[in-house]
This record gives sequence, C-alpha cells and structure tokens, in this order.
Amino acid sequence: MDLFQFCRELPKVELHAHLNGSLSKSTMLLLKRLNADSGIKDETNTFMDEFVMGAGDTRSLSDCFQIFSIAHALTTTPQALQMATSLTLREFQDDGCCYIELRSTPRDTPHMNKNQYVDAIVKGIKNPENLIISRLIISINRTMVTAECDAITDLAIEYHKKYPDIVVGIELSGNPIVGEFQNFLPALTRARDAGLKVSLHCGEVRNPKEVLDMINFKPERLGHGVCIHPKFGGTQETWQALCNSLIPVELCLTSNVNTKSVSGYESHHFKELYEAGIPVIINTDDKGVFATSLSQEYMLCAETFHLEKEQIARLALSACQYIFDTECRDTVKTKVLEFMNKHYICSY
Ligand code: 6MZ
Repeated sequence: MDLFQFCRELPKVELHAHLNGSLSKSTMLLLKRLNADSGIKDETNTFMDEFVMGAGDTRSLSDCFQIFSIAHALTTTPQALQMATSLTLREFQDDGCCYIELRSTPRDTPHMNKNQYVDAIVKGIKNPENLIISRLIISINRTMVTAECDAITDLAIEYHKKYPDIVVGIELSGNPIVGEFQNFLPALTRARDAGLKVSLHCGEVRNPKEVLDMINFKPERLGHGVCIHPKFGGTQETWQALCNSLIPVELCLTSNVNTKSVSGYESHHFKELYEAGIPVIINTDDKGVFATSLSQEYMLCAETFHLEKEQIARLALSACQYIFDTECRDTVKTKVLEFMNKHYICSY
C-alpha cells in the first residue's frame, strides 16, 4: 500500500479543526444554494476565491483572520450551520478520521442567537448517519471583551451540563496579536472547574511571557506551539517549561506553512518537539482555508521527516491518549490498533 493510501486508511483523530475554517468549496456551494432557497442574501460570490489560502499565497497569518468572515456569511442560520457541520463531519469521515473534536465560536447573527448556534452544531453532530465520533469544543475569541468571554463561558458550561457527551471542552483562539491571555484566565478557570477540558492557541506569534503563563495554567492541550523553541522565537525558558510540562501540542503543518508562521515544511517545529518526546498530534486547523485534509497532513509529515509507516501509525495511536472525551479513548485506540495489527505493524 502506498503512503497516501496508508495515511488515508489509517484511523485518525482530529483534535484541532475550526468549523468555519474547515468548509470545503463544495460545502460552501451547497450552503449558498440553501441560503438562496431560504431567501437569505449573502455577498460571498465576489469573495469565494479568496477563501483558500494556498501554497505561495502572498497573504500571511494576520490576513487570514479576515478570510473567516467569508464562511461566516454562509453560516448565519441554524439550518445552514447544521448542514455545514454535517457535511464537514462527513468529509473528515470519508478521509479516514474516526474521532473529531470540532471547535467553533458561538456568535449572534441576524437569524440566530448563540444558544441556537450551539444547538445547530449539536444537531449536526447528532446526525445518526455519522460513523465518525464527534465532539464539540466551544471557542473564545481573543478579540472578545470580558462580558462576551463570560457569556461564552456560561454557554459552554450550560451546554456541557446539557450534553456532557458532546460538549467536552473550551479553547482560546483568534488573532494572536490581539488581547491578553491574563484577561481570559478567570473565565477559563471557571470553565475548567465546571468540568470542561481546555486547549489554548499558544505561541502562534512570538510572545514568551504569554507562552509561560499559558504553560503554567496547565491546559490539557496547546495549539500550534510555533514560537516556543528558541530556534523559532521562543526562549530557553519557554522551551524548558514545555519540556517539563509535557503538555501535548496540536500541530498544524500546512496552516503554519501557508500563513508563513514557519518558513517551510522542513523547518517546521514538529521535528524539535517529536525528538524531545513532547506529545504531538497532527491536525488540519482549517482544512477549507488551507486546502488540506487530515490524511494529507499525515503524509506531508511522513515525507518531510522521513517517518516509517509504523511511526506514522504510532502518531495516530498516541493522539488517542489526548482526546477530551476520556470515555472514548479506548474505543478509538482499539480502531487504530486493529488497523496496525491488520497491516502487520508492531502495535506494542
Ligand atoms: C487562531 C484561528 C485560526 O470558530 O467561526 N481560527 N485562531 N489561529 C488560527 N490559525 C490559522 N484558524 C481559525 O472558525 C473560525 C475561527 O477560528 C479561529 C478564528 O477565531 C476564526 O474566526 P469558527 O467556527
């Protein structure tokens, strides 16, 4: 079996995927049709081509935060959001993903409030046709003021109580040059005390103090972790803190390359983290915006860092350790182990 096929068939776990950044072109076209049929006007025609930020794109990380508004214009009704969720989950499933934690930022639109927003995603997740096990992480955006952040946290806690088997976590994302982590600490602490697991976008840009504060908070996972190693804008102290904490890092190779957060796949910090024994998880981030898939991310990682199939399978296996729904860990792990046994890949 060639590497591409192998990476596709390998049962994989996606732990860092933003819903509105994950919409494929075909999903966006279906959403446009749904909106047109429901009499919902959108202005995305002009901008659809700007949604994908492919290789060689002149735009960088700071530009990419405007791109999401194109997807947002298509997901303004509960029907559209539910459909976006279902179609996106189906695409991950078709790509060999067996467990996903989708994340999204609840927002008010002219056609729904934040509660209806979360309800719509939960409905999409509960679609009985889904084979993929799907969970939801509620996102706080760094641009939010305290009152907004508190409202999102209340919502996350409320839905975690209502759907403990679906709403499993809370995360902090958005433009990393905006906002201060310390301002979000009280809300994140409250969410954690209520039983939600926490993931933090960390070190997407150089900010050693914030990286240290985030590591000290001891979230269950960190996202990206670009500027933690001294080679990439971190310091000895940030690197040492990560090595001591062994907090798993959700890596998104193509996202970092296409936003120019790293200079190329070869110089991606996967290598430093992997060699230091820090738990790493391969993810897509925004598969629509970055024109990628989870199997492609595994393949790029294998090709760039010359990993054997066994090492690739072990990455998928170890990712199971870090899923927020602890009840599911063994089920998902078994799927990966069965694949490894079937393909005579040493599983112990
Ligand atoms: C930080 C990101 C991101 O929540 O509307 N988002 N935040 N860094 C990134 N790296 C490229 N990619 C996506 O999905 C879109 C939102 O996810 C966050 C941004 O806040 C973006 O608006 P949802 O479903």
